[in-house]
Amino acid sequence: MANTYEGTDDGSGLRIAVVVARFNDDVTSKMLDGAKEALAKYGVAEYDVAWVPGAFELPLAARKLAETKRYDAVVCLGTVIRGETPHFDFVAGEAARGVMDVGRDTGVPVAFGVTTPNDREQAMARAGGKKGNKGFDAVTTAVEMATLLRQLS
Ligand code: INI
Repeated sequence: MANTYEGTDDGSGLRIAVVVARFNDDVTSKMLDGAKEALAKYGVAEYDVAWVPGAFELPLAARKLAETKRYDAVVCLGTVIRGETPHFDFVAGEAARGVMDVGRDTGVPVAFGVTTPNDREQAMARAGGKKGNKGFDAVTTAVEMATLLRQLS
């Protein structure tokens, strides 16, 4: 017989850490607002927030938090605006790779809530504007993955 496993949106009993980049904090603070909205919606009562300087620093803080084993998931939030940084590919690329490595190495799901817009307008559109809120979406992913992994283990 085949089993089917699927995560849920029931965040009650989950502990989640949110790491947020201060760079472009006019944008990332709105992503954090979206993340908090989602945490409340899914019933996640226990969460902590850690600020880091920029998206490049997200993986290291995420790893530290994941290794404590206090959290069922870690959410990383940041925005790297293409037109504003000549080293866009390094910052965005290393953030993505680093976040993936943390999840794989620790077994704790780490959601990648980092936007890579072309300009500030696109960034705002994804931080509670016309294109939704990627902070909210990242928490949705974290809750689904955490509840899925509970079933799988
Ligand atoms: N960090 C970001 O989060 N977004 C950016 O757009 C950005 N730009 O434009 O450079 C950025 N740079 C800082 C980087 O994340 C590190 O904090 C810095 O390189 C020190 O390690």
